[in-house]
Amino acid sequence: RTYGPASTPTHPLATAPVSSPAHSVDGFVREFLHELNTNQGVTLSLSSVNDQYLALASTVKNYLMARWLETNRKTRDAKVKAVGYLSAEYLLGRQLGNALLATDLGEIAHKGLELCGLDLATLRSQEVEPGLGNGGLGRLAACFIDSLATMDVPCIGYGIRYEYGIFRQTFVDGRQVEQPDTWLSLGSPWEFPHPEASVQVDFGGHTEKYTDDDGRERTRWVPAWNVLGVPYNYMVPGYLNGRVNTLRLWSAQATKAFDLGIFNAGDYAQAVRAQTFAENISKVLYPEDSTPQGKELRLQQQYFFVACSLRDFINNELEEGFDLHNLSDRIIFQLNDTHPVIAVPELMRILVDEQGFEWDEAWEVTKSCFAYTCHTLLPEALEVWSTELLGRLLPRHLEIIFQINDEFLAEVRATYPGDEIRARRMSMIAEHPERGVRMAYLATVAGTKVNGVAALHSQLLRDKVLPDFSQLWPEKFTNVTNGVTPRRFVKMANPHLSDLISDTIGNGWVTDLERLRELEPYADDPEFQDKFREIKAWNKRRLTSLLEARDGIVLPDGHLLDVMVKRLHEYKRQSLKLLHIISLYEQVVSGKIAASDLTPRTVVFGAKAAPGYKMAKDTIHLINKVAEKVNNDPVLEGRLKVAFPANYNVTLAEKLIPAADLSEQISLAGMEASGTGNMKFALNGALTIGTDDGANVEIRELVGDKHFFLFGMDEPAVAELGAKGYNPITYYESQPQLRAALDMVMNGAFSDGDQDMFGSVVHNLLHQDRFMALADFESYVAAQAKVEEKYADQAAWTRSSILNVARTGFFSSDRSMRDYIQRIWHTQPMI
Ligand code: F58
Repeated sequence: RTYGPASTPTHPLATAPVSSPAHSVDGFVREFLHELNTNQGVTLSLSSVNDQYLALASTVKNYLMARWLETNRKTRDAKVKAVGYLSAEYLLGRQLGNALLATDLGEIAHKGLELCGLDLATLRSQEVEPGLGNGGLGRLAACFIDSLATMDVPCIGYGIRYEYGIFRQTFVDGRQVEQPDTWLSLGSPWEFPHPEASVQVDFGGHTEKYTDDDGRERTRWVPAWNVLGVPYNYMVPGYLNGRVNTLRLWSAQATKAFDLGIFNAGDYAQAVRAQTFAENISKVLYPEDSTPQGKELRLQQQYFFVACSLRDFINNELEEGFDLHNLSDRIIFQLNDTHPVIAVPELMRILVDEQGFEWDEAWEVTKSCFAYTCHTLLPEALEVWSTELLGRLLPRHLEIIFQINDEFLAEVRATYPGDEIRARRMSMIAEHPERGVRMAYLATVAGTKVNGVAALHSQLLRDKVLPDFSQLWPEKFTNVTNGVTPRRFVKMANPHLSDLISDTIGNGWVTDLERLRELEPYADDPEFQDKFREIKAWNKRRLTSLLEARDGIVLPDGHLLDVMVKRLHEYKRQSLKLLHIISLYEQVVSGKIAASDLTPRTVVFGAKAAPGYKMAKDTIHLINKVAEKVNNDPVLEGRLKVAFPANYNVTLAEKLIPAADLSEQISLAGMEASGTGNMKFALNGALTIGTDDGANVEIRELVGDKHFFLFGMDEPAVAELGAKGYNPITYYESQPQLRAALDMVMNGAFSDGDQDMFGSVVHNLLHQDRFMALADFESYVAAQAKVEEKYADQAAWTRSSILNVARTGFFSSDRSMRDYIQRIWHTQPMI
């Protein structure tokens, strides 16, 4: 690859640093109109809203450009160690608002556009968010790269440019129907394709032994087919600090070699099909939650992006003359769950087969270049790739994995002589139900560090998921509690609260979130409380207008806003929340209580179900049917409403979370690795009703028992009940309120008398209930009564709400990044 001019440039501008447009309304308008004319090819008077949005995006990009180029130059020159974040998912959310914030252009853009007769908010709502992730794991990656840029830490994020992100959810007769997410269809102003920097990725074929010129026995991989990875770069701007890191997402294309043979054979149609076959690799994000499917295409995606990323990084290193023996001085690859773990044998293959390293030498380098984050505790969520598939798709990698495993097991046997059962337990190769590679074990063996994502989760990871490994290498295991970016989820999402905070304690909190502590003295201040409440009310009005326009949902005034937003999964227990709603309704219908006894409450759900997850989809159907009934029954006198806007995503979260009073974090203890929505709610002043699970534990410790509604069994109690034998029907039999609620569903109250429609949901709860919703029902209802009691005392509620904001600064992803740097990466910020 050659870069730069063919001869020395002589024009002074050619060597001058790149300049930014003037940071003023005039400068902005000039740039905007220029983009509209030259990029979109239209005049203002004939421009569509989409033209205007695209021109606006280009304008803001132009302000970031000089910083991006300068960041790249600085980082290259400083020759520092960088973070390579390897993640199959980035749930970025809309880019424009964040870019305006990072450049401090919000006000200028607003005024400038107004002078052009345009409205910034309208243009912002034109943006389709890149939904290149499923949920928490993908959103976490997006928060982390934001924090690293803001903290001036060199980082390159690597991932996949899915042509279709997470599906768009619609409801038809209350049932989820998935639509393709065509996020690229109206243009993609935030990406920079670099086809000239494409890399080739091989698949299939076989391996063969040969003797090299030095007489060494070597192996080579003779692949059967290949595709091209085309990099698309995205800017990752730091907040007001001049740094712009890079996110590099790979798109799959057919190589020429791929279809040349077929063209020559004269089968044009087949050649075109071959092209489609290659491009399928980055076509669509797998919409799974928690249970990976062992799909061939998924493994292709994983290897595809990892091979592109390693090739990209290593080519750069070689071009710059670095010695790959010292690779760990230059990079630490963070494995975001097991999805990128195939990078481990890939690096071994590059070093041994391509670079001529001895095996041991290569293993030393490889072991120091990776660290692994686990995001789950569900056993079925741990990826196992069948050796049959791996051998077919990546034969050389399978051989390498076998050799890594052999050497690892030799170490185990040397440490525990005679303990063959342990060696078998720890093998990376599972024998049942089919022969497969346990990717989490491979990651654990190869990683310098292994971390869980909240204190409880890291403990359970050590004790329950990887106990043999934590016994063998206790120092390898660590915790880094997750965090969220305060830029997007407070400053951008809650502008009035942000202003109130900044007016009260200055604006340092945006990059130093622990400073929110300085708000504590104001928790009792009636004037501050009034302002705080007024802001919550404003956020509710903003949500109301959005939902009305977006979904035709009308939210009543003055209700407690009770919000449960997250993927639909049995372990998260949306059904428990639903049973609470049904129970309140049932008590009014049956005359046990008067409607006027209810605290006026609106429950908002947001949840996508994996398209193949029947129980989750049935639960969505039931929620919608309950909503229909409850919202239209005059007996409730409007005191209980259920809203379920479709297609919950980052954009909706930014409006919903700031409006919430109550945050539902009600997973069965020991099941939610961390949760990050819980942090966003607390930082925006919602109180949590939650179990002792994931990061809830740390939230409660920080905000204090009085400002958190704890309920349910803790993890040891769950384990004990499980061991004893859990029988949900006993709870149904002994708790009249629970029984009445379940009976109501069974009797067809939400299905026009049809007693079968929700039979499977009820049957599952009564006879299986793997996540023990019935066992926690009573305690949940009692905690909800405490919520109502507190809400009745608005001063007390507001005080708790302010204290939640003041005491949860710990959950900034900046702090998470500091922890990763100190405990895992040992990299330095640039300043
Ligand atoms: C989530 N995992 C955890 N997985 O469930 C959540 O507790 C945690 O806060 C978050 O990670 C961040 O650490 C998660 O989102 C996925 O979405 C996978 C996608 C690929 C298939 C398997 C699930």
